[in-house]
Amino acid sequence: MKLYYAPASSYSQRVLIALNEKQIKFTPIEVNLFDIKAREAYSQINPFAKIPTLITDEETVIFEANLIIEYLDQTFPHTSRLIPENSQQAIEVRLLERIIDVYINTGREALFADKQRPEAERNGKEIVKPKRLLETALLLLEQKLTNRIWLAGDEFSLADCAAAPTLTYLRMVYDYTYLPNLTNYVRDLECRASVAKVFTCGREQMTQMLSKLQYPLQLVSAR
Ligand SMILES: N[C@@H](CCC(=O)N[C@@H](CS)C(=O)NCC(=O)O)C(=O)O
Repeated sequence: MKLYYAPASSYSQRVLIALNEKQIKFTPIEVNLFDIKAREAYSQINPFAKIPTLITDEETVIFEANLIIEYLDQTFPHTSRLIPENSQQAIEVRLLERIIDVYINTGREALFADKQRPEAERNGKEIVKPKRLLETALLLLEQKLTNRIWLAGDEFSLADCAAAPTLTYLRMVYDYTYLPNLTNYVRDLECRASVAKVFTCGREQMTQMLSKLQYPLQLVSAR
């Protein structure tokens, strides 16, 4: 099995966390999408030129981080499950992942873009709606985490694989320490071995990328 990825890419990190959780062996292939030739070659594998992409031992090409994790869950059923077998619990996991992707990640991207505008042009109408949706989503997670260790309950799941990079990168542009359950949860996430390993590998590339921005940003530690 081959995984095309980049160490700092949040969607790649979702899959890498899942692979670590499941302790599945794979061949990592790092892709530099900033290199035009490498990007062109990679678009022969994934026409959208987005990472990650998994190529299975049967040469099936799978892209979309969630689908790759779903494939891993189905193909390696004796490893720790990331999508529960129980259909109601599975819906909860998928719902949480959607909330993270659609509202938190989109809000994060909007705030990130805002931070790259000259100061006088920031906080305009472009970010009103995405910020409101982001805050609604964060509050929902805060409530869910009242009685839960991980996002969907006692078991680490696909939702946590999605939450880890998204909420960690979110801290660069949005301070959510006013939400204590969420703050503690992210601290626990970052201490989990599968997550810590992935973040350690991605830190250097992310730090370099952030330093090259017109308005540089910094990774903020949860600890
Ligand atoms: N929906 C895709 C999103 C993948 C994605 O956006 N990956 C980013 C890196 S985190 C990417 O490849 N960006 C390069 C680009 O958009 O040109 C998934 O779930 O895998």
